[in-house]
Amino acid sequence: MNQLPFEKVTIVMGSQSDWPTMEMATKPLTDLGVPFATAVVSAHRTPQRMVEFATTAHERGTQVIIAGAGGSAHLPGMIAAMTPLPVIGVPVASKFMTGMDSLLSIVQMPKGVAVATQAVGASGAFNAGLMAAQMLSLTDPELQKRLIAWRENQSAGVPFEVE
Ligand code: RP5
Repeated sequence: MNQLPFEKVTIVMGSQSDWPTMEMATKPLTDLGVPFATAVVSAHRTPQRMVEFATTAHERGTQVIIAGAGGSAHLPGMIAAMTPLPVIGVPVASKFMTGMDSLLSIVQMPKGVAVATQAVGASGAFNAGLMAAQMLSLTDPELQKRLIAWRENQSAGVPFEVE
């Protein structure tokens, strides 16, 4: 596939190896009926693809970008520098530093370029999907209703008794 995909929420990641983590972002989006697209876009290995993606996403129907990367994780910040869209960053756990490198790379943005950084790993990816849905729900009352029901369902699934 040579064409970059664009959807209301577009999820990009630095490598195919990030997918097992980033796939978690698709779960709340699927549950809540929010359309999404996915692609591998590497800040280091495919810099031109990153520039094309980041500079055109807002003209192609994307409203929120989720960007995940590990190690020297420049992807979310570089995309944020080139788009007016909100960028949610997911630090993927790395091989040698368990994600501390990814977290600090993504969270320590200079003033003037914002990335909404989530937790390291699968929970962060899941919450990135949830956060994207919450952002879109600001202008979508039906989605907001589904979000409220989703939350109620989550609460109802937590039992009082310890087994
Ligand atoms: C980053 O380098 C990717 O986001 C990935 O987390 C990490 C390792 O990539 P691979 O060597 O597995 O392709 O750019």
